[in-house]
Amino acid sequence: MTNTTLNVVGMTCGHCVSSVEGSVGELNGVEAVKVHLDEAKVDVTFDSEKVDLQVIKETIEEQGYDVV
Ligand code: 9UX
Repeated sequence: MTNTTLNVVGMTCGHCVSSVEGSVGELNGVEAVKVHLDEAKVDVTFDSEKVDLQVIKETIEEQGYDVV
């Protein structure tokens, strides 16, 4: 398992948390995802043989946020 923390701009309310955790969480290969609103960070634990980090980033961006 790989553990990564992404800096994500634009998440400001609880619905943002649900959007990001929900969309990333349903990707095959993602074991855990946790949004930290106050820090503008997203912790992701995933199997790099099943899902690319790039796909995780794109999924967050598809929800309307910027991964920086
Ligand atoms: Mo809340 Mo997040 O109204 O993009 S859903 S700010």
